Amino acid sequence: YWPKDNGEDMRHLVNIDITLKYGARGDVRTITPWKAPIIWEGMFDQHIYDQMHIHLKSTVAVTVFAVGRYLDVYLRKFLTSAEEYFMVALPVKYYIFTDTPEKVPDIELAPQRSLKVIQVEKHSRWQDISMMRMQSISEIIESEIRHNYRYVFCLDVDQEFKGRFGSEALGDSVAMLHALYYKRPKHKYTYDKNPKSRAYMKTGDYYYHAAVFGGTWENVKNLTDACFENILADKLNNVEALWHDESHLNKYFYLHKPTKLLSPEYCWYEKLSDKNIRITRLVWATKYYNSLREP
Ligand code: 2GW
Ligand code: MN
Repeated sequence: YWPKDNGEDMRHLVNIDITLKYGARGDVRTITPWKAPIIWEGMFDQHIYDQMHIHLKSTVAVTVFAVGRYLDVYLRKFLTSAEEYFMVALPVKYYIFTDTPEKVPDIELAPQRSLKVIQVEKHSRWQDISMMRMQSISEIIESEIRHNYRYVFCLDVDQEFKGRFGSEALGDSVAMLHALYYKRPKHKYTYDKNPKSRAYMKTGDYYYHAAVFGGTWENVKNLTDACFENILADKLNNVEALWHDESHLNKYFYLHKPTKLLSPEYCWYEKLSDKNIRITRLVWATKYYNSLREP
């Protein structure tokens, strides 16, 4: 497939996504107003992407939090399904953040794939469990990921892989279109509407889902630093953004446009039926808000 280019030229190919067929889908938008691709089934040749990233020796770190009962309920399925479908062609390291390291299931990983457990405290408010992820992710990028992995994906644990989630999803700065909002008009997006919050925004481009975001380690570091700083500033002002870290993420991606968007195939809610969704790659697991959100 590839000429004998040096790594730099190949890297250039990755950035311009020369392998995408934007016209392959007439039924959905495949490009943003700032010309970032929106990745849909049918637009790409998975073999070209895999070959390109194998050639480039691309590596991927995944951060996932499994604190309290979320570990028992969701982590095993998340990991076993990721082994089956997530970046199968590439070296992957899972960084599992938990308050109970001894309970992390012992799962057999494929070659070139590894797992590291990091102990974190269990914040008493679930909003803090979710928001403080930004700080932990930033710290692990600084101390470890930056030395060994080019890309980082940050994922919610309450989900299951059901189809290929592959190297086509890698990019400099990657955001996820929220399944519940991508067809709604902008005025229905649930951005933070309180001018006292740093997450406040009047309008935006899309409504992004915080369950999936990623990019190069440099970009994810900048993103998590900015979100965490804004979360702390809000705490000092006694305000909390409407959807916590997700509100701050949306503000960040409005100010710093992502270079690639993932279609809702990459984080789908199976209770919806939608003719534009031809494949589901990652799906929401069942929510047990009543039992899991109680102390
Ligand atoms: C979260 C809410 C209520 C009770 C418990 C937890 C909880 C979350 C927990 O006890 N342990 C834990 O490890 N978490 C982690 O935080 C876990 O990785 C989980 O996937 C993530 C976000 O919480 P989750 O998945 O319950 O929130 P969602 O699916 O309603 O998420 C969206 O909104 C959140 C902010 O409210 C986040 O932005 C999240 O990224 C979004 O997908
Ligand atoms: Mn979730």
